Amino acid sequence: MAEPTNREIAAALDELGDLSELDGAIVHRVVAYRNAAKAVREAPTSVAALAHQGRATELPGIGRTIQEKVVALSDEGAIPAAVKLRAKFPPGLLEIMRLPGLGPKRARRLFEELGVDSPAALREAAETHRIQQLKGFGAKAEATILRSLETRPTGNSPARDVLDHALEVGERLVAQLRAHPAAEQVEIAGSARRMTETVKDLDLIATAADPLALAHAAAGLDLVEAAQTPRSAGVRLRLHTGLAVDLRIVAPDQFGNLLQHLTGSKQHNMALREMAVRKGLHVSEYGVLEDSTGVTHRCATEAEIYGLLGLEYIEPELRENRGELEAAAAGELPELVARGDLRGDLHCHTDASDGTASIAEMARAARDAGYEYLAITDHSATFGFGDQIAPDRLREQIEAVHATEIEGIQLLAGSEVNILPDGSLDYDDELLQELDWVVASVHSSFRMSAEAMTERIVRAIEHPLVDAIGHPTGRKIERRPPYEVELEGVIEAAARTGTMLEINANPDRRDLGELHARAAAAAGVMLVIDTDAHRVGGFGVARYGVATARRAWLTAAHVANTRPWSELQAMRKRARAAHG
Ligand code: DGT
Ligand code: CA
Ligand code: CA
Ligand code: ZN
Repeated sequence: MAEPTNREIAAALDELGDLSELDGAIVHRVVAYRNAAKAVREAPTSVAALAHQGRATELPGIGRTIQEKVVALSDEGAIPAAVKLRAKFPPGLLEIMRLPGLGPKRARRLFEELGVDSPAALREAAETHRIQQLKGFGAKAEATILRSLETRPTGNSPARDVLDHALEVGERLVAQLRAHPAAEQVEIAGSARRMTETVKDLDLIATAADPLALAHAAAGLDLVEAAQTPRSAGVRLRLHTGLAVDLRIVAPDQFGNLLQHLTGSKQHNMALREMAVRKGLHVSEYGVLEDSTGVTHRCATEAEIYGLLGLEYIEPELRENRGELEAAAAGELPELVARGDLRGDLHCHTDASDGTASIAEMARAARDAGYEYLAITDHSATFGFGDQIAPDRLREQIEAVHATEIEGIQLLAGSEVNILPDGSLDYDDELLQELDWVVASVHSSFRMSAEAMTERIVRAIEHPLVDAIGHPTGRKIERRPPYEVELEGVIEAAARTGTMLEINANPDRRDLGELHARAAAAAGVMLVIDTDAHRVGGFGVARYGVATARRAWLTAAHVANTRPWSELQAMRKRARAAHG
C-alpha cells in the first residue's frame, strides 16, 4: 500500500479529534490530535516515513501514541480508534459539529433527540421549526443555523496557500537546488515572487550545466512527495505540504525572458505585450522579436527586456497592470519602501497578555531583527480571551517597560486598546495619556452593519490619543472575511485627523491590504508597518507587511516607522495638537 501523504495523515488526525470531541473525550486529548494534525500539515518531509523510522516524535506535538496511530494508518489503512468511533457517529455529524455556533455537545443532542445526522437533515429540522422546540435552542439559534448552513465553506482545505507557508518550504527547496553541483541560477517566479497574499503553485526557474541531472535531483529531494517524469526542460513536483511546484530549466541567455514571462502577472504580461506590439516588438517567453529586422533578442536579464521596450525596470511586486507600465514609460515609478527602511515596530505582545515572551526578551529579539525602537502593546482590559490588562496592571506595565533597559533599542510603553462596540476605548483618557503609543483595534462584536462599524472606528480615530488603528478590516486571509466596514470613511477620517493606519504584517492578516493601503496613502494617510509579534520569532513577518506596502506602491516617505522615533513622535496628531 502507498504511504499516506501528510495531508491524508493530518485529515485522519483531525477527524479523530472531531470524533473524540463528539464522544466527550477530555479536552487535552482533542487538542493534542488537532495540534498533531497541524504539525503534520506543516511538516516539510514525509511523516509516514518518519513514523516508520520512529522519528515522527521529533515533530512538535507528536508523541509516541500519535506516532503509533500514524504507523497504523500507514500499515492498516485506518486508525483503530477512529474506526471504533465512526461506528458510533454518522459522518454528517462531523460537518454539523463544525458549523459556527454548534460544536460537539449541541450536534450530539441534535442527533440523539431529533435524529439529525447530516447538514441536509439539519436544514430540514430548522425549516420545519423542530429545533426551536429543543431545550436551550430557541428561534434565534434556529435562524443562526440556517444562516451558517448557507455560508458554509465547501471543501475544508483552502485551495491556495498563504504566502508564508509556500515560501517557507519554497525557499528551502531553492536553497537545496542551488546547492546541487549541476545548478547555476535558481529563482522563484510567479505570484510568490510578486509577493501576493496567497499562491496556487510555485514557479521556479533554473539554469544548469546539466539540466536533466538537476531535474532528476529535484525529483529526489526529501521535500518532494511526488514528481512527474524529469526532463531537461524541467519537472513538475508536489511537495509534502501539498504545494505544487513547476521547475523550468532554461538556457542562460533566455533566463531573463522566462523569468519575466513566468513572474507575470498574466495581466501585466498581456498589457506589456500590447505595448510592445505598438513599438514593433513581440515579447514571449523565448525572446523579444523585432519586426523591422526579424531579429529575436534573447535576454539573460529582465532589465534587458524592459530596456528594449523603453521602460524602467519594474519591481515584481508592481507587476499587476495597475499603472506600472505607464509609470515606467514616463520614468515615474516609485522608489519602493524596503525592509531595511523600517526603524521601529509599534505593535507587539508580551506574556502580560497573549504573547509568550517577556518585555526584555521581545526587546532583544526586535533589536536583533534590526529595529531601533519597539512599542510594547499588550491587549487592553476587555480583550476577552482571558489575557488582559486591567488599568492597575497597565500602570505597573508602563513602569516595567520604562524600567527595562536593553542596549541598542528604545522601548515605548504602549497598548493595543480595544475599540468597544460604541467606538469608545477600553481605558480612560487619563491612563491613555500616560502611554507613549496607542494602537486601537476591533477585537469583538464583528457583526455590525457597515454603517455602525464605520461609525465605531471613526469615533476611535477621532479620539485625540489614538495614534494608529490596528489591522483595520479584521480579515484573516483564506479564513475570515473582513468585517463589514466602509473603508473610504475610515481613510477619510484618518486623513482628516492625522491618525495612522496599520499594515499588519502577519501573513495571515496583511491588513490593510494593498489596494486599501494605496488608497490610504493617496488620501494623505500615514501608514505604519507592524509585526504584531506574539513571540520572539514573530518579528520575521515584517517582510510580508513590507511586501503589501510595496504592492501598494508605497515609498519610505509613506511609512511612519521608517523614521527615527523622535521624528515619528513629532508627526503624530498629539504632537500637532500640542503645538497648536
Ligand atoms: P498563482 O500561481 O495563481 O498564484 O499565480 P501565478 O501568477 O504564479 O500564475 P501561474 O502559476 O498560473 O502562471 C505563472 C505565470 O505565467 C503568470 O504569472 C504569467 C504567466 N502566464 C500564465 N498564463 C498566461 C497567459 O495566458 N498569458 C500570459 N501572457 N502569461 C501567462
Ligand atoms: Ca504560480
Ligand atoms: Ca504555475
Ligand atoms: Zn495585536
